[in-house]
Formats: sequence, C-alpha cells, structure tokens
Amino acid sequence: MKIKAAVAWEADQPLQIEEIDLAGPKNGEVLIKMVATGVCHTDAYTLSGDDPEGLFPVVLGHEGGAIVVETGAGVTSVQKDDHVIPLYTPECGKCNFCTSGKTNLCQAIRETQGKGLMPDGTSRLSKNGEMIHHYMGTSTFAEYAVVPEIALAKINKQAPLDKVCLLGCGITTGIGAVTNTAKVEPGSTVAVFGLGGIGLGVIQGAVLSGAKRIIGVDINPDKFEFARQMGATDFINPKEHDVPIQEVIIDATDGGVDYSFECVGNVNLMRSALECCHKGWGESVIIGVAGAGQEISTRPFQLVTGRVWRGSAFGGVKGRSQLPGMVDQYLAGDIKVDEFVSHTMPLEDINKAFDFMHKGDGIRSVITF
Ligand code: NAD
Ligand code: DAO
Ligand code: ZN
Ligand code: ZN
Repeated sequence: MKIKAAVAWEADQPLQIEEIDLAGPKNGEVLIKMVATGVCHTDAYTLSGDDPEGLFPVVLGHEGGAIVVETGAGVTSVQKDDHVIPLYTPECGKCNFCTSGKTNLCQAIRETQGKGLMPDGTSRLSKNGEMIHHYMGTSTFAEYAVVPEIALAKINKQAPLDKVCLLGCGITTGIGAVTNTAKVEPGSTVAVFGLGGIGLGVIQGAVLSGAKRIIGVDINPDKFEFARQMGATDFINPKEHDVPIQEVIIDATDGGVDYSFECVGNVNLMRSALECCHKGWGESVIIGVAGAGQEISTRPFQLVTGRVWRGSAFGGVKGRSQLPGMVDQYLAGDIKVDEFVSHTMPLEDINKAFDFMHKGDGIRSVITF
C-alpha cells in the first residue's frame, strides 16, 4: 500500500514527507495505523549521525499510539481494531532473557531489529524499489507500520492514543528506571540530571516511590518550573557554579544522594551523577544515550567505597506484560502524561518538532495523523 511517511534519507538532514510503499504483514507481523507519535531525543540522536547503529534511509519514530488494521498469519494475541503501543523492546516471553526474570531486554528479534529489518531479514518499507530501513522495530513517523506481534502492547481502548503514545518511551523509561532499576525507597534523596521527557518521568517515578527530596539539574532554567510541578523540590543549574556539580550536590545533601539518574547522554554528567552519590550506598542509573565511541570514567575507588553504577533501557519495563497496567494507572490518574505534551502538529510539520527539541522549547511534541 502507499503511505505517507517522514523519511530520513541521510544523516543530519531534515526529514522528507514522502509517499512510500509499505508491504503487508507476513507471518507473525501486524499492520497498524498510527494515530499519534511522540518525538524523543533518541530520534534526534539517530538522525544526527551520532548513533553507531544508525542506518539510512530510514523511517524514524518509536513513541507511537496505533490501531491494529490487519494481522499476518499466526498472529493470535492482537486483532483488528485493538489499540496498541509499539515496543522497541519487544517481549517474546520465551527467550532466555525473557525467562530470566532479570531483564526486559528480549533478544528474540534483536539481530534483525538492529539492522533495520523485520525478523525475516527483509524490510516492508521502500520507495521506487529502493529499500528503506525500519527503526527500532517501530518506525512510527508514518501513517501505517508493520511491526512484529511481539512488539505490540495491547492497551485499554479508553486511553487517548495522542497522549499515551508517550508511554511508548519517555515517561515509561523514566518511571521504570526509578521503580524497576533503582527500586528507590520511600524517604530517599534523588538527583535527576536533565529535565526533558525522560528526566521528568524520573521525577514522577521518584514521587510515586515516596522520595522526600528530588533535586533537578539542568542547564536550561526554563525546565525548572515544570519539574517543580511534577514534584522536584530543589534545582541546580551547573552554569551557576564554578566547582564540579557533584561537590555542590554533596554539600547540599550531607554527603550525597541515595540515587541519581543521568537523563542527558553526556559522559561528563554521568561521572558527576555517579560521584554525587552517597558513600557506602548511593546508586546512579545511566539512562541517557551517549554519542558513538564515547566512554565513561571515574576513579575505581568511587565504586570500591560503595557507590553503584547501573544502566536502564525502557525503564526495565516488559512492554507486553507491564505497559497495559501503566496505561491503566494513567487512566486512574496515578501517572501524569497529558502535561508532557507541549506541541501537537501534523506529520508535515515534524521538522518543527526537532527544532523545538533542539531549542529546549517544551517537553514533548506529538505528531497526530
Ligand atoms: P530532551 O532533549 O527532552 O531533554 C534533555 C535535557 O537535558 C534538556 O532539558 C537539556 O536542557 C538537558 N541538558 C543538556 N545538557 C545538559 C547538561 N550538560 N547538564 C544538565 N542538563 C543538560 O531528551 P529526552 O527525550 O529526555 O532524552 C534524554 C536522554 O535519554 C537522551 O540521551 C535519549 O537518547 C535517552 N533515552 C534513553 C532511553 C533508554 O531507554 N535508556 C530511552 C529514551 C531516551
Ligand atoms: O537488547 O541489545 C539490546 C538493545 C535493546 C535496545 C534498548 C535501547 C535503549 C536505549 C535507546 C533509547 C531508545 C529510545
Ligand atoms: Zn525514546
Ligand atoms: Zn524474549
């Protein structure tokens, strides 16, 4: 079928709105109609050319809300008209990662997904016979997508897809990093580095976990007011200090925080986030994705003396089994999502969403179809 899509033909160039070809779903695949998609910093990261896994041409996008149109052979868990959120971290329920009870990183289709292909090693996307890559198994910057069945979370139909699409990445990643990865306890002190969509999700997770003090760190002070509304209690702008920011935080917290979260993708900030943790028990979670070839460093003595460094992908959330419950939490008023939508626009204006992100204007842009 012919579909409208925003195509990234090459790195560091604006997306082009094109009519392209989408082949139908094969065995174990599902055709979905996109209702809305968020634009996440990771889309910008891949578009920039800094992503070592970045492939072009590609249809980016991984924060979608959609409706099932057609199921391929063998598909049993979703049917036409179901409301779904595509998952860049799928859940097959059978691989040794899924059954380990220790991780959400299902590996069932990892190899082909990393190559921008469907599980059979081919793409459903093309233009004039030229193959276009899928992105993260989701490619939500298009009117329709074909995705593997194991990469779809079926959700409550009452949830507005133009809002809960944001649970397809940013908000879920932030909340899950707090509740699943760090397992923050009530009364904790938490530092959040970067107050974009992910950092604000972390703040929300910290509030839900009963943290007593939540320190927001950002170089853009415009981000502080919304962070305050989400529950942050203290704010630090590194640009206002001429000593390393970890020293400022240690001084302000009687020895350091119980937990910190890096939500930027800056390796220097990752060091600060680790080193602002309390000696003996402080834990730091890396969420931000750093540029190709970059490395983290600290003195090993930081770890010897009890600080812990972790990482978190999609908040450790198993999408098919846990995301529907988070949508229900949103419907019950326990998770805030609507407040994250700063701009809404049609696909034709998607490059404006990247401009807003680069300017630090708002939290999330949502594209509606
Ligand atoms: P965003 O652009 O919305 O927010 C980033 C924030 O960081 C902005 O508020 C910006 O002002 C701030 N910032 C930039 N440099 C800073 C610095 N030196 N010190 C303090 N603050 C600084 O981005 P986002 O969508 O929230 O994504 C954040 C990061 O998380 C990105 O690296 C993204 O790729 C990554 N990410 C990871 C996962 C995962 O599963 N691990 C999922 C989604 C996104
Ligand atoms: O299983 O090896 C793997 C990769 C899983 C992908 C997890 C990606 C998380 C970080 C990227 C942010 C995506 C928006
Ligand atoms: Zn994302
Ligand atoms: Zn699996």
